[in-house]
Amino acid sequence: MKVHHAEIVISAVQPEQYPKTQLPEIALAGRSNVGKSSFINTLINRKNLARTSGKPGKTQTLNFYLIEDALHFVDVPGYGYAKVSKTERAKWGEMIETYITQREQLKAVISLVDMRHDPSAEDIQMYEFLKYYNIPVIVVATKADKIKGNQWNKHESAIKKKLNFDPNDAFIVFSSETKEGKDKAWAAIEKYL
Ligand SMILES: Nc1nc2c(ncn2[C@@H]2O[C@H](COP(=O)(O)OP(=O)(O)OP(=O)(O)O)[C@@H](O)[C@H]2O)c(=O)[nH]1
Ligand SMILES: [Mg+2]
Repeated sequence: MKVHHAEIVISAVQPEQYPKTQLPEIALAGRSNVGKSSFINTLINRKNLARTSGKPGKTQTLNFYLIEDALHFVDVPGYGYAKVSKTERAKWGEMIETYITQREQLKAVISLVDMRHDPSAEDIQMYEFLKYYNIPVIVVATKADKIKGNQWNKHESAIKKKLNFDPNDAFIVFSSETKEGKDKAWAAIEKYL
């Protein structure tokens, strides 16, 4: 998709605040700092519409971005951030679960994992959760620029094995630094629009 227009429409914490449109929604899930906001920015050719920072745990709300009046990207707060209280974590879980299990407009979840490492227990849990609810998943392995190209296959296989990856899902090697995987990511997303 060639994106000319993108804007944030709402930062929501509860369903009453979700946009009242029937546009398809694609959500981004993954641990804090994995590159969710950077992924959105790369796909829409913007430097910093979705706020990124070196500081983990920055995104605390469901941030809905309207893209070309064609879809919403939903930037979901990252998990696995140690400095979050039990109460906050429970609130986070409830917010995500409500959105993912009840939102009809949600067409697919992009599950981001750091390509350099084996998926964390929470990455595995998120993938299993999505499979359980039959939500279409696109797995995106981020920060590919930090690994040598001849190591990509090895890392991809290790990640798939740990996730018990369903071969019917898309798996995309991605870098917001080099734009590797950008076209493949759009192609995978467009199947759900
Ligand atoms: N080298 C490299 N750095 C990346 C890539 N993607 C993200 N980063 C960096 O990783 C850090 C975190 O990126 P974000 O996009 O803010 O991560 P996030 O998943 O949105 O984090 P939270 O909002 O805290 O959940 C930033 O410093 C980014 O510049 C990538 O593909 N390659
Ligand atoms: Mg973010």
